[in-house]
Amino acid sequence: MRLHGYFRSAASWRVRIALNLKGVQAIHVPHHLRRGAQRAPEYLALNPQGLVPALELDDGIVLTQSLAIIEWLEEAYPEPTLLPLDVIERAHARAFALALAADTHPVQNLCVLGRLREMGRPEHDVQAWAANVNAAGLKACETLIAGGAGPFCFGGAPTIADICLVPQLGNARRFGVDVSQFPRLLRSEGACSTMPAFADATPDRQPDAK
Ligand SMILES: N[C@@H](CCC(=O)N[C@@H](CS)C(=O)NCC(=O)O)C(=O)O
Repeated sequence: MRLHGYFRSAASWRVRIALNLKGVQAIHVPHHLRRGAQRAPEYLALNPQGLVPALELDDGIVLTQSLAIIEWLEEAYPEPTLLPLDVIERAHARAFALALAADTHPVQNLCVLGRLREMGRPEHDVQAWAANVNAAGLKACETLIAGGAGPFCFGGAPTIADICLVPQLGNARRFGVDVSQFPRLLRSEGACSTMPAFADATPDRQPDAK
């Protein structure tokens, strides 16, 4: 199995965490996004969207979209589960994950920020855009889990919600958001950081970070 990704990519980071939690080994194949490697014809043959990650299975099948890959992992390798056991909690965990992966991350993605620059927006505006998008998404997520017992987003074990949260907090910090305004999210992140599956997936620990 080969995971096509990039060390700093939040979507690749999600899949790295999920693979680690499931104990599934993958060869990591980096694609340098800032040099445009995601638009090379060989990569577009794997993922016509020109986005990482893509998971290439041993039989040549290629899976794209981080949440689809994580749901596939959940079905192919059921233990340990990445979803709460209760059906309502499962819906809530998926909603939390989508609030970040579908409604926050795409609006601050490299290609979106690049388009703002092409349209002549000054760098200060571009950075402010990305910071505001991150802060708004995380603020909603803070409220979504405010009443939960924790320490993870949905109880005593990490789920798809934590898998999306940790990389998004990383992005928020990169864009200068003061994340201390999200104490409940930081509690979940703290619980995750004690687990090797999360610690080994951080961007600074990836070979292409060098
Ligand atoms: N919804 C996709 C998002 C993938 C995505 O946006 N990947 C980013 C890196 S985090 C990317 O490849 N960006 C390249 C670009 O914007 O040109 C997923 O969850 O897999």
